[in-house]
Amino acid sequence: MDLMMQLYYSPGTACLAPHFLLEELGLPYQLVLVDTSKQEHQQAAYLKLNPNGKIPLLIDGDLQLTESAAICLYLADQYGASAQSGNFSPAIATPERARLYQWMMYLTNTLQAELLSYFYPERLHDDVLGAAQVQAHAEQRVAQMLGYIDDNLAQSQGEYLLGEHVSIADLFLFMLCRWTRGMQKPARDYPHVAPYLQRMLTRPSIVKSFEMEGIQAPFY
Ligand SMILES: N[C@@H](CCC(=O)N[C@@H](CS)C(=O)NCC(=O)O)C(=O)O
Repeated sequence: MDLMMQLYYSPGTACLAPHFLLEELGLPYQLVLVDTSKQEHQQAAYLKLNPNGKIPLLIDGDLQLTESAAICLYLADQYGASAQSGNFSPAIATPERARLYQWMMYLTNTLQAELLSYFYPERLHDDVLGAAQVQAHAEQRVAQMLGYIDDNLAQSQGEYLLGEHVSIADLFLFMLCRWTRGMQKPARDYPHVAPYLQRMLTRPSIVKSFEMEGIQAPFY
C-alpha cells in the first residue's frame, strides 16, 4: 500500500483549501490530477473512489475522505499539533473551537453553496434566461455575505477570522474569495477583505499550491 497521502485535485477547485493546508503542515503527499475536461470525475475509476464524482478527495491509508471542509478539519486535527507552522484548528471543546465550527459551517453551507449556484446556474433552471437570473441573484447574495465577512474582519481582535491565529477557516475563505474574482464586486473590493487577502497571499503554502496547480495571477 502507498503510504503517502494523495489529494485528488483539479486546478483551482475546492481542492485548494486542503492543498494549502497540506503545504502549511509540511506533510508528504502526492497530487493526483482528475482531468475534468476529459470528464474523468464522472468515469468509473474515480467514481469508485468518490461516488459523488466531486473534487477533492483525500486518501490517507485506508481512509477515503471527500468534502473539502471535512478534509481540512481532519488534516488539522490529525497532523496539526506536530506541525512547525502551528495548529490550524483550536483545541476541541473550547470557545475558539466553537468559533471555528461557526465559520466552517457558514463558509460551506452558505457562501460556498451560493458560489455553486453562481457557477452552475443551469443546474437550477431549465431555460437560459432563468439560469441568468439565478446567477444574478446568487451574485447579489454573495455580495451580502462578503459584506458580513468584511464586518467580521473589521471587528476581529487580530488579523484572521478567529482573531490572532490563522486557521483552516482562513485557508477556506481565501479559496472562496478567489472564486469571486470575476464578479462585479469581487472580494478584493471590500475594505477589510482586501488587505486580508493580500496578507494571505504572502503565505508560502498558498504561493506554492498555486504554482503546483499551474494557477497564475490574478490570484483573487
Ligand atoms: N461540497 C463539496 C463540493 C465539491 C465540488 O462541487 N467540487 C466541484 C469543483 S469546485 C466539482 O467537483 N465539480 C464537478 C461537478 O460538479 O461536476 C466540497 O466542498 O468538497
